[in-house]
This record gives sequence, structure tokens and C-alpha cells, in this order.
Amino acid sequence: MTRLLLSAASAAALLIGTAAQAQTAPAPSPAAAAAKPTPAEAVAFVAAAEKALAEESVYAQEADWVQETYITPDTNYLTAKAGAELSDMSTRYAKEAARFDGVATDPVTRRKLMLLKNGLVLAAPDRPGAAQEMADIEARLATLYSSGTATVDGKTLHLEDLEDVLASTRDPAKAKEVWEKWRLVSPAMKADYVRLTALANEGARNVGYADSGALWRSGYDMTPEEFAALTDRLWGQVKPLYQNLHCFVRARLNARYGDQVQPRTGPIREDLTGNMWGQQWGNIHDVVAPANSPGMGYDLTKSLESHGYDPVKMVKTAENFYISLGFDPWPKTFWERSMIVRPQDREVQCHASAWDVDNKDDIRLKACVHVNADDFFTVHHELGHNLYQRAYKDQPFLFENGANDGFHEAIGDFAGLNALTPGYLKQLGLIDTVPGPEADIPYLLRVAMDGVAFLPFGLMVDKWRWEVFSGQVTPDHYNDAWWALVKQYQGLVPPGPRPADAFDPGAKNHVATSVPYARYFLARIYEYQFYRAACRQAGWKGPLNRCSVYGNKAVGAKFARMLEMGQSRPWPEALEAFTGEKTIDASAMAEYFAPLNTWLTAQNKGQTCGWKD
Ligand code: X8Z
Ligand code: ZN
Repeated sequence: MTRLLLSAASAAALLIGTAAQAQTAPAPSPAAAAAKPTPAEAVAFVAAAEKALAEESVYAQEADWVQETYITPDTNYLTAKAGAELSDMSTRYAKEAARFDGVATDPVTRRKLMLLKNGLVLAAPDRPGAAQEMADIEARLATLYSSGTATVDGKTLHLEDLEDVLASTRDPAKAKEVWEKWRLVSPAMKADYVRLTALANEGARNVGYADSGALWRSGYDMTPEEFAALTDRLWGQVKPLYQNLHCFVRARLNARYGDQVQPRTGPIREDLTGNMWGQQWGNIHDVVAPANSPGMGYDLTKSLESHGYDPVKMVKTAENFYISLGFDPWPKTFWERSMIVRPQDREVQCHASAWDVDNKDDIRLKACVHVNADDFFTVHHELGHNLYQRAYKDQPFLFENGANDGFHEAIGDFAGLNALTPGYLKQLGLIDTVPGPEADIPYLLRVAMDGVAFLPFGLMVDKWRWEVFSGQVTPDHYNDAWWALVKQYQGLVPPGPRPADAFDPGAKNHVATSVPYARYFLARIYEYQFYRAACRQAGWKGPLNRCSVYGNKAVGAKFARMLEMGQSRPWPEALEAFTGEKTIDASAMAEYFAPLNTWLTAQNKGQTCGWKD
């Protein structure tokens, strides 16, 4: 239905598209409004909305594609205009859908009415010009983020180059410099962000939600309150594993850099994690892996380089994984139209995203791929979105989406987990031998440093936005509240005091571009549920971490059945279709990492683990 990771103007109307004004169902006359609508009227309304939205969403996506791959004042104008129309239209449909509350419709129509109401990301206030003002702000924020640069050692670097420096430097002063310089991009966003928040909240109330946070939490086939409680329950399940990992990593950083740089107790310095936001730590695996233990047996980044991988070959490799499960090759147009590397002649939005521009076959990737382990995972992640988009393309437009947004993020993560296994890398010829069982713990540590380390970040980004949207945190405290949550959930701190004008949340793509983030937290949990189920279906009996279902067409066929459902049924039914499980649950993740958790507990003996919130 829509490309994933919408940004800029059309994020305002995320899950549902737009329609030219003339195509909407006519506004009810006062007399008709007073009478209760009939089920037949509900069906007619949904049909009209769906048709119009399907057509107009393509227009908005075309405009967005051009803008994100060629940022100029003109393309900003066009995408904001398309986004404003989309937003106005989607908001109007959301409001109109509420007229049918309590009308006894068939279940399909009822679900579509629900999706019309809760499918927005940033709803627009019911005032002329408000949607356009929001779209203009969104375009400005996205442009500030994507054209941000910092000068390091006399060179002007974009974000992905700064990320490479942070990933590879082992000099804490350099890490601090790069980390701080990137955050100079966001103070200029603050005033716009404050205004956008106020407008979006007004819009959310306009369509019947307490604030935009409640609107965001309403897309999970449960109430917003139940969803907040669910995330807390899941975090409770995985927190002990995260704390164990945190404790071990902190000790290793302390051993490497000394007490002055990384104290033995308390939080970890974010810039020392090898990642700009401390959201995954795999880049410092070499620092963390114990010197006296057997290693993983290979370094994926080095293997990719030494085997002559280029960005296109990385994407082809991910495609090949899905083909091996029985899925069709990606269409010719994908290779003709995708943006796989950063063009040198223009500004673009590099943050990776997967698109289905015509909601049918015109799937594309937009990324600036570097040949490294992180991007090896990312290309599998993005093509997972494309896989889903293609699988549900025959659903009615309003069902052309993931069972929930966490599902959409989890598809490619599940593939990536298979694709990192040594057995699979050997099949690709990227490594010569599959290491023995002695490499299991180092391997699990490497996977955990990305997958487990991510969990609290995946949760805190939207915890912050929920607080911002509800008004619990006011603009004067935006930055402090961010760091309070980083410390509480991630146990990280900035490398030094933050300036008074800092707006550090804006230095993260999804905040600058208003993309909800809880989806990634959910995805990390679903990922292991999918993976364990797939391995069981494949009859795998060995340690879970060595399983890869590469080439297993039976697993692929069952996976396809879940994907084809799109958003047509509540997500527990989609989960059940593939895993036999009806609820999201971290036990599969716990099972996967159980040997590592035991090992970490032993390693951490004598340490004072945890940190004070
Ligand atoms: O934004 C993404 C994908 C596109 S949906 C590249 N991810 C999150 C991030 O980069 O912060 C994937 C993992 C988390
Ligand atoms: Zn994604």
C-alpha cells in the first residue's frame, strides 16, 4: 500500500493515501447527518474512500520519490503540496469514518473503517492551510536532516560517512568529536518540531484521539493503553538479558579505555558504542570480544570487501535469499529505478527505505549502501519490506500493509538473521570454513550486540514522543527528557554536557521525519518468533543460532501465506498462520540467546551490574 518509512510531507498521511477533493464521498447534508447511517452507506463510503485513496497515494509517492532522490527547493515544494493534499484528504476520511461507529456492518467493512481512522501518522487540524503548514514543516525538517554534514579532519562528511568513522575509530576523542558534530544539525529543527507537535495533536483530537501518541498506539488491534502495557511487559521480559550485555560491554570498554573515559560502574558513554545513537553495538565487537577466547572465525565486513562485493552485489545477495525460499525475482524495473548508492551530483535522503510506488509491481529500494556488515543486514531488511509489499498486492488497498508495522519491519530482520549464519556465508563463498561449536558464544555475542542492544532504544524513542505528544514533557525539557530516557532504558550517557540549545532527538532520522519507532522494538521480538518457527518447520535440531532456512521452499510457502494476508486480519491471526503462536512474546528470543546469557552471567561475576536511572 505504501512505501515504508515515509518521511517528509506524506508522513502526515502515512498509511492511507490521498484523493482529489472531488473524489471524496459527498459531505452528508445536515438532515442525513442526524439520521444513523445504514450498513449499505458504510459499504459505499468505504468503497469510494478506498478507490480514491488508492489512486491518489500513487501521486504522493511519485512526488516523494523524486524529492527524496533529488532534494531541491522545487521538489520540496512539490512533495509538500502532494503531502498536504494527502493529509487533508486522509484526515477527512478518518473523520467521516467515525460517522459509522456503532453501525452494524460486515466485518471487512468494519475493519476498513477502523483502518481509515487509525492509519494516520500526523493528522491535520480541520482548518484551511493547516495541512499545508504541516507539510512545509515536514519537508524542512527532512531536508535539514538529510543534507546535514560535519567537517572532520578538514573533510565535509555526510551522515553515513560520519557513521563509518564512529564505527571504526578507537580514539574516544575522535568518537566524541564526530558524535557531537553530527548533533549540530538539529538545534535548527527545534522550533519547527514544537509547532508540528502542536498541529499534529490538534489533528489527532480532530479525528478522535487524545493526542498523536494515542493515535500511534491505536494501530495494534487493541486500545492505546493496552499497547503501552504490552511494550512494558515485553521490555520486562528482555531487560535482564540487556542488562547482562550492558554489564559485560561496559567492563570491556573500561578495560580498553580506562576509568577516565569509561568508568567501571554506571552508564556507558554513547559515542563509544560504535553507533551514532548507541542503538546497536556490533561495530565494537573487536573491542568487546574477550582476547583469550576463540573468535567468531571471520569478520563479515572484511570478507565482503575481500570478495569484491559492491553495493549492487549486496542487494542481489539479499534478493537471492528470498528467491531461494521460492519467491519471484525482483522485477526489472526495481534494478532500473532503485537508488542503491549516493549520487554525487545532488542532495538525497540516504536513510534506507523500501517503496512500492504504484502499490503493485513498482517496488524500489532507496539507500546509500556501503560494503559492510551493517548494510549487509540492512539490504536484507529493506528487501523484506519489498517482499511483503509484493505479497499483499492483491489485497484491497486498505489491507495492503503489514499485519502491523512491527511485522513489516520484522520480515527482513528474520531473513537477515538467517543470512548472518556461518553455514549460509560458507554457501555464499564468503567464508572458507564453518567454525566449530567454540565459535557459538562469540557469534551469539556479535548478534546480541546488534539485536539485543537495540531493544531499549527501540522502545525509548517513542516513549519520548508519547511524553512529548501528551504534554507531559514541554519544549523546554525536550532534550533533558530524551537523555533521561536514554539513561533509564539504554543505560547510556552523552560524552559530555549538552549545550543549552541542543535538540538531540532531531539528530535521529525517525524523529526528524516523524516515523513511529515502536515498530522496530516489536520487530526485534517477532523476528525470533518467525525464526524459531521457521527452524522448527525445517526440522532443525541443532543450536538455534546455527539454523538457516536458506533454500527451504516449504518454509517459504508458509511464510508467503502469512505475508499475503497483509492487514486484512488482526495481527495475532497472521502470527498464528506462520508460527502457530497467537501472541507476541520474547521467549523465542530468550531461547536463542540462552547460552550467551548463561555465559554473560558467569563473566559478569563480581561486577556491579546495572546503573542508577
Ligand atoms: O530505519 C530503519 C530501516 C528502514 S525501515 C533502515 N531501521 C531503524 C533505524 O535505522 O533506526 C532498521 C533498524 C532500526
Ligand atoms: Zn524497515
